Parts: sequence; C-alpha cells; structure tokens
Amino acid sequence: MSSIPAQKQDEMNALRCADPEIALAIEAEQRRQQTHLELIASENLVSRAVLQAQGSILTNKYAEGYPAARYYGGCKHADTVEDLARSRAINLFGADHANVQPHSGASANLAVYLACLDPGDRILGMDLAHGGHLTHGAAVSISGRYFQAHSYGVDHDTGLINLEEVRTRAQAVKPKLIVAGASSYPRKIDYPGFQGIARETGALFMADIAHVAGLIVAGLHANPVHYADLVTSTTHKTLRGPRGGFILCRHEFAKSIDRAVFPGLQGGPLMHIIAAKAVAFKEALSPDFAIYQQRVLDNAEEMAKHLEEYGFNLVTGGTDTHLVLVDLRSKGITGLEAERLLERVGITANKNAIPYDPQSRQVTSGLRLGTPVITSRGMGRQQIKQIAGFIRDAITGRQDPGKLVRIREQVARLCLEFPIC
Ligand code: DSN
Repeated sequence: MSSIPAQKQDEMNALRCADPEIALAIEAEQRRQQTHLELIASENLVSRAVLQAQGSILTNKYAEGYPAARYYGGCKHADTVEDLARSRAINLFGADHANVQPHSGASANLAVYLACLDPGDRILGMDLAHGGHLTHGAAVSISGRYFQAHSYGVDHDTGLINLEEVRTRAQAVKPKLIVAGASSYPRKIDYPGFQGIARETGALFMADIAHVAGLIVAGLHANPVHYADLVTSTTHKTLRGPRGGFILCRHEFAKSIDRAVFPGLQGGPLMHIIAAKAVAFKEALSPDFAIYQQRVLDNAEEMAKHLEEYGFNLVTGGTDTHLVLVDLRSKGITGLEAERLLERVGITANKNAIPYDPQSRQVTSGLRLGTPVITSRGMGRQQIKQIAGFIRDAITGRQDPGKLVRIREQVARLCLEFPIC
C-alpha cells in the first residue's frame, strides 16, 4: 500500500500522466523519507505551506532586478512577494538590509566576496578539514582559486576553535575578510570574539550562519548581525525553509551586496523560492518556532549523552548545537562504512571528516548526526534514546545480518509512528 497521503496523491496525478518516470522517483523519495530516520544535520522538513509556495506559478515569472526596479513588466505581485520576504528577514534577525535572491548559501557567500573583495585578496576562514565550508576558501572552490585563502583550525586536544590561534593567523595573514561559520562544528561560535579580531587586524567580518540560523532566531545562539559586517545563510537547514540562500548586512553594504547578487552573479531571481522563503520567515517569527528549536537542541544533547554512555567519542565531548560529530576510531569502523551500515538499517547520516582525520575525505573517521528532521517529525528524548541504541546496535552487530534486519524493522516501526506530513 502506498504511504503517500490522499491529498498528495491528487497533486501527483498531473505529473504521473505527464511524466511517470519522474513521478515514480518522487513517490519513491517520499517513501524513503517516510521510512528512514534522516540524521543529516543540514536537512530539514518544510511545512506544506512552504512546499505550496515553492511549487507555485511564481516559477513562471521573470523578475530580474529588485522590487520597483525590475527589467520586466508584470512584476507587481513578484514585488509584493520579495518585499515581504525581505522585510520578514530583516525583522527576524534585526538586520538593516536583506537580500533574499541568492539561489544557495554558496551563491550568498560568493556575492559577499564579489561585493567586498578583488581577485587575489586574502581571506581567512575555517579549514574545511576541521569543519569549515568549501566556500570559505577551500582550494577546490572558486573561493580558494580566485582569492588567496588562508585558514584557521580547531585545537588538537579539545576540538574547539581557539580564538588566540585565529588572532595569530589574522595578524600574520592580514586578511581583507575573516569568515566565521562551519558545517560540522558542534559548539557555539564566539561572534564578538571574531569581531574583535577583525577590528584589530583591519579586516571585514562575515558570519556564515547556514547551519545555526534557526537557533539564532530562537535566541539560543548569539545573533551575529550585532557583530558582523555581513551575514550569509541558507534557508533550508535549521531555519526549515526551502532550499536557498540570503544575505543580511548593514546599510553601508546594501547597494554593493544587491549589485553583487544581481547583475553580478545571478540573473532572474527564483520568485517561487523567494515566496517560500517568505513563508518560512513568517513561520520562524512565530513563538512555536522557538519551542521547536529548543527541542532540536535538547534532542542533540540527548543524542550526545546516550552515544557517550555507549562508548562513542564525540568531537569536543558533546554539543551545544543541532549536531554531534562522532569520532568512530575507537569502534574500529570508518565513516564510510558506518554511513553504509546505517543506511542498511534505515538511518541516513553522512560520513564526515573529524579534525586531524587520518583517513581521506572519501573515507573519513567520523559521522555527523543532526536532529532537525527527526525533531520536525515530533520525536523527543524517548525516541532519541531509541535511535542512539539503534546506532550502537548496528555498529556492534555489524557482522550479524539477522540483527541488522531486526534493527531495520524497529526503525520502520518508529518512522510509522511519526509521519513526515
Ligand atoms: N552541504 C552542507 C552541509 O551538509 O553541511 C553545507 O553546505
């Protein structure tokens, strides 16, 4: 029997007739999401309202430019949508200015670089191998090819960012821009500390809050809008919106940021996505959103607690974010093997480099586990304990196919109790 709800079935009928292959793949993905526990820290579940806006006829509209200054006719309603998205983003974070057009977090970061830097300028960001992001200066990214990229890492023993080391690096490198933000760092980032270093060394300060934007909105992490010159983010991680990016900045950067996004980097904005961003921002303004974010944090803390009880080593010894980074070396399994093993029991997670990882990036010694999706499904401490137990049992029982089948059945039962929509 199909696990797809009736309303969804109706919506899929047109697609099924027009393109059965794509319809089947989407339905299969719907079943996969329903029947698996998604622990990928950068993913989330959007509301039906966000999904509807994203699937709306706004996708038909070209609206190059900005509200009241477009290069196409017929943009009245597009203007309404983008104005709402911008004002809600400003309201949510207390920023002077918002640009909601970046197609992704990577595009948002590139727009900041285009607005503030010249090719060859020096930037200082967190090392990708220590939890940073590709676009913060990795050699394989345009950020590392067009700019002179330098990095800071985390302390070998604690796994924590050491601001004294960042300061020393900044004094030596004299970057034009310092970037704070990470993809797999389980602790709060000291934005005032970074601001101080940027001021001392004459650098601009950009905070990339893609992972923790929802926690910031809920007041659970410091708001870098108060400390950074520019803030970039995605909308689809803890913030629970559609896939996309946005930029917040002070008035003085507004014009150059807008010009960098369009016409500097992008053409027509994705108006259907901007509408969905507006809906997500409105949802994030509600009191329920802060409660949800607190649960995300509680669940991550609970996950860390049980994994530690089961003898797993955690990078930094725990978490104060939505994710935990497990160092698997003491369990004699690589990140790649663990990712594949968990997939067999219906748990989706990603292998992840740990700081100073002896393994390659394709193999890794770590596993990143995040709680946004399972929290959106309504799971709480009791279920987190069960899930940590599944992970322990799968890893310790990995040579026992019968045991893995039994865990898969338990995972499926838990998923059934918490439908995704
Ligand atoms: N790829 C995202 C993540 O998984 O963290 C970052 O862009």
